[in-house]
Amino acid sequence: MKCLLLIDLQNGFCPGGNLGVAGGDEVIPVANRLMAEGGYELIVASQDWHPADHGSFASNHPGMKPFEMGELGGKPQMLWPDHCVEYTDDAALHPGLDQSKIAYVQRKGTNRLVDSYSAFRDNDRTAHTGLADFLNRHGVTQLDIGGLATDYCVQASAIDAVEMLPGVRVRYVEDLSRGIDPATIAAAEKAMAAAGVKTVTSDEILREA
Ligand code: VGL
Ligand code: ZN
Repeated sequence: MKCLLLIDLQNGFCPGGNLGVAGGDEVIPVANRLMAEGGYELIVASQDWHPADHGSFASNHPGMKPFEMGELGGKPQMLWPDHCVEYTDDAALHPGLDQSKIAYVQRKGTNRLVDSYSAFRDNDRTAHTGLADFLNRHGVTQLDIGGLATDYCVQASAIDAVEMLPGVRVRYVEDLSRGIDPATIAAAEKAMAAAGVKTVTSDEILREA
């Protein structure tokens, strides 16, 4: 059972968004092509979905600026510009994304007291979103993951998938992903590989389909 997980393909992470990633919008046609021709039996997506007073926003830490290291729940936390605030256009999935084949959208980051890069659980690993159970119930045996941003939510989701879905083959779709910073993108790709995540391109997936 082959499943595609699209991470945070939202306006907020595309150029013009509040946390725009360079080339973020370039992955939208790749996602559409994979959904149409990648041979997937199940397609799911995640959506970063924060309350306006979320603790990962620099604006909620007096004196701090975006992209500075702060603290949340007693742990180091990268402070972000306000982004993907619930019910705003910034949080909406990209309008060019074909949503007709997406069976389920997993929202995350809804608790102001903890950030949630992974689509599977909060960064403190306490609360689970329910996505792992959903994929298990559907009998997923192979999970391809890509989206925005490589160095945060894609990395965290891929590594959690390996840990939380034993026996499932997990792959990172390189050209379906864009990241925030070249140095952390390289580190993320290394960390995913070390965790047992294979790297694949959309062309390779289309050839197998
Ligand atoms: C993300 C930073 C903050 C992501 C979400 O989707 O990669 N990054 N919130
Ligand atoms: Zn976020």
